[in-house]
Amino acid sequence: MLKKKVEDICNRQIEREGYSSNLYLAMAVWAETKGFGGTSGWLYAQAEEEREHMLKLIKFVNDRGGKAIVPAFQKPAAEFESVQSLFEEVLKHEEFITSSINEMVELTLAEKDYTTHNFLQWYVAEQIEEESNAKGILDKLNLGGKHNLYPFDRDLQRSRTEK
Ligand code: OFO
Repeated sequence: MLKKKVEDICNRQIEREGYSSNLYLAMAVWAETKGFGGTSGWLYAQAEEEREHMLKLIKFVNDRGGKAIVPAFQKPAAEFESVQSLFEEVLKHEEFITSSINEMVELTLAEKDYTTHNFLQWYVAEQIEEESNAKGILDKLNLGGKHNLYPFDRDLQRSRTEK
């Protein structure tokens, strides 16, 4: 049975994962309407992944005797300055999610909830990957991709389809 404090922080994270999904969806729409097909494909796939992260938490909370709350989400921005600033925002957002997961891990230790602590290890590992993906994309942009977005965009498309 989940302690109330742990249930609450899981519900907070359900909202954050769902918002991440909507944020990436809004970014995908922006990229698609600007003609960046590879970038939008990457972001649509990312939005799906975030929805799965949310669902995984919903199932966990319900399975452990709690009740997941399906939240309302803040409306994400519809406009982005550039592909580069969009990915800077992705990285910033993922760093925020990492700190949010870390707070959950700390709480589970303080509450001696080792089951939830163990469950969260999947998210800890996922965040390493998420941050490194966003950093890798920004590196490519800084290495010249921002001056020639066509090959960058095509590359991004390939990186998803090869997964
Ligand atoms: Fe992008 O991260 Fe979910 O967890």
